[in-house]
Amino acid sequence: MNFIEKWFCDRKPSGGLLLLIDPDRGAPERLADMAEKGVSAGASAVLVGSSILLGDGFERCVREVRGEIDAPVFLFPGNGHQITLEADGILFLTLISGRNPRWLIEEQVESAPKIKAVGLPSMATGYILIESGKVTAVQFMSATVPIPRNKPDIASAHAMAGELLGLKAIFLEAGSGAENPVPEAIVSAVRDATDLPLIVGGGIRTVESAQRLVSAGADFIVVGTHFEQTGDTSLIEGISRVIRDK
Ligand code: 1GP
Repeated sequence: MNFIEKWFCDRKPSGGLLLLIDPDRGAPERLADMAEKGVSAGASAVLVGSSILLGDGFERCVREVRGEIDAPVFLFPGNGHQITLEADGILFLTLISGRNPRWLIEEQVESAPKIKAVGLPSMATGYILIESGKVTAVQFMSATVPIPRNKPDIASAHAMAGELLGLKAIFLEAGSGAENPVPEAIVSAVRDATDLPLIVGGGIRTVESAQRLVSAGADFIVVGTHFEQTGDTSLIEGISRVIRDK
């Protein structure tokens, strides 16, 4: 097991909050400061990435964040260009809910040689997009159809397929800034389907909604937009407490 696989495996029993930083949302120093506040408030690790990058601060953002916090920084890439050795590891995503070959295998084929060359620890992660109200950036950019919110059996079949294919984690995604988070029924169906580390994110703005997702079986909760927009450390503290007390 490499560093990132071991990190998620070791922390699965206790769970954790993952703070998502979008490199486009400010100067690297500001984002590093935000990451530091999030980690001080209880975040276990920081994810860096975005469905689309407009600026050129990606690598500097990863470096600054990593220099500022006492927790690992994992890449959560929106495409095969968001790769740097400045991170502690990478979620090597395959968008298994979609039927678009680009996000199932093409980006991976293009980025694998670089990941291997730089020796970045990588965790094969099944990325499952769930319908969340309005069209999200990830839905639009990936040109894939999310799994309907009222179809937990379809979500669980995808998670089972991911496990049988040898993936090491499942990420249930509503999309950044989603109107509604992933429904609990989908989280619990996927939890019943697999023992893989289960990461759930998108549209989580309250401690209560995170609490429901943790009770349904989420191991890791991802928070990005709300903390980025409000700087509200009480959200991070509250969710971290809920995870600790589960
Ligand atoms: C997006 O799941 C993450 O990939 C986080 O979503 O920005 O809505 O918190 P938010």
